[in-house]
Amino acid sequence: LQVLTLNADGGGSLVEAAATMDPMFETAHSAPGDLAAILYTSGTTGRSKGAMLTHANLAANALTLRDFWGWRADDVLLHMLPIFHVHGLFVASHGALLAGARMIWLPKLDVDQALHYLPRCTLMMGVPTYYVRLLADPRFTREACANMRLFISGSAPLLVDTFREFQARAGMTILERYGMSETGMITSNPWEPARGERIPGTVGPALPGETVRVVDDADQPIAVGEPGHVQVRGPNVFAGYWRMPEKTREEFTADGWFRTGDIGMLGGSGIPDDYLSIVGRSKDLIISGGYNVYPKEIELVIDVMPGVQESAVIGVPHADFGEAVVAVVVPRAGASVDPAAIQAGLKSGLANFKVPKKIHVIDALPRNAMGKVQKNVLRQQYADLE
Ligand code: MCA
Ligand code: AMP
Repeated sequence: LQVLTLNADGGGSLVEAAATMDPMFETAHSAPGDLAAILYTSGTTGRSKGAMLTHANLAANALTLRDFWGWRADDVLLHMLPIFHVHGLFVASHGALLAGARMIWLPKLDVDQALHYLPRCTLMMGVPTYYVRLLADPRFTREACANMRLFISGSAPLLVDTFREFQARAGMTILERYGMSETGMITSNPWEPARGERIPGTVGPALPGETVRVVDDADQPIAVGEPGHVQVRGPNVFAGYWRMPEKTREEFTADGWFRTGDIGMLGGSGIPDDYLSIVGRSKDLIISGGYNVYPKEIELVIDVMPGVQESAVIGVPHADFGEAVVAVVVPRAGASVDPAAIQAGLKSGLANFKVPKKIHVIDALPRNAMGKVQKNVLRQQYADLE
């Protein structure tokens, strides 16, 4: 009906329209099932999907997290996350708003600024890269976070090394949780010690009111300690993809469980049976510095570049971003391709974080007997970014 824009510099038609509006207005009432937001998330086919979140979805997750993480009116949140994702937009802000707490907003992660404001804060949320960067700065000490009560990490796997180094340096234990745009938060390590320990390498039990299961390819639950597909059910789960009924149907089981596309395991050696660990993904997805990159989207752009026969985009380990994007390109017979030109071409059309940090040119992609590209082979072969 109406499209208003908000730019990173604070301008845009939303701000212009707001300037002409009366500051007093009648509260607009909405029903729990009304649409509150459509969050666009990329997909394995390279085509974006709009996840429809209702007011009931947002409320359920926000109220659960307020209690589960013990939000208080005297909390001060250090907010440095982008607000075009669920993490910064809802998980961080809603907790503070519901508790009547304060927030200090920074335009982005800047370690100098973070260290400047930390002593005034009690709570911080970040993707693992935030913690890696804080730890890389010798000024990040116990004294710097003396006022803090909680550090939360999510959006990508937090390495056990980072978890332990943080404990040693800050004297505090990062709380890791797991979620998705389509569902908000799904599981969380406990905040209250009475509920259990925060265990590195796990994302904790399902949040109150939600159910998580791990299943085989036939959607049948499997034994504790075995990896399988993670599925979730609860009041937090979205209402479907905007104008994509078929895609929506595919992502739910017949009995209403949402397929996350993540591979997980409940329990394991020395781990309580209700704790989930994320051990992989069944979707072809790279998570770089907390941003999702679907290889297909980049492959589609590379494949139509001059001289290119085909390509495969993979994620490889990266010390700062967790995973980094790498492309492997096969030239057409008799043609030659220039990695720098491919990179420049991608830069002009894709968000910067999607542009491969490295491009390899090879004669043929490794394929299995079914003709499917063996990305695991490529990931091993090109693991080294140097
Ligand atoms: C920036 N670059 C990146 C990334 N960010 N490359 C790969 N991965 C990235 N994440 C590019 C820059 O464009 C630049 O390229 C070069 O890398 C170095 O940039 P740098 O200055 O280091 O980057 P930065 O501006 O400091 O950003 C890094 C960042 C940022 C702060 C970690 O990526 C970030 O804020 N990530 C958080 C994302 C997030 O909130 N995800 C939540 C979504 P060049 O040199 O070519 O210009 S997931 C979610 O919401 C679900 C519900 C959940 O579970 O939370
Ligand atoms: P998005 O689609 O941007 O909402 O990203 C959701 C995806 O991020 C999930 O499906 C997981 O693959 C990943 N994710 C979120 N939190 C974690 C975590 N703590 N550990 C591992 N992966 C995570």
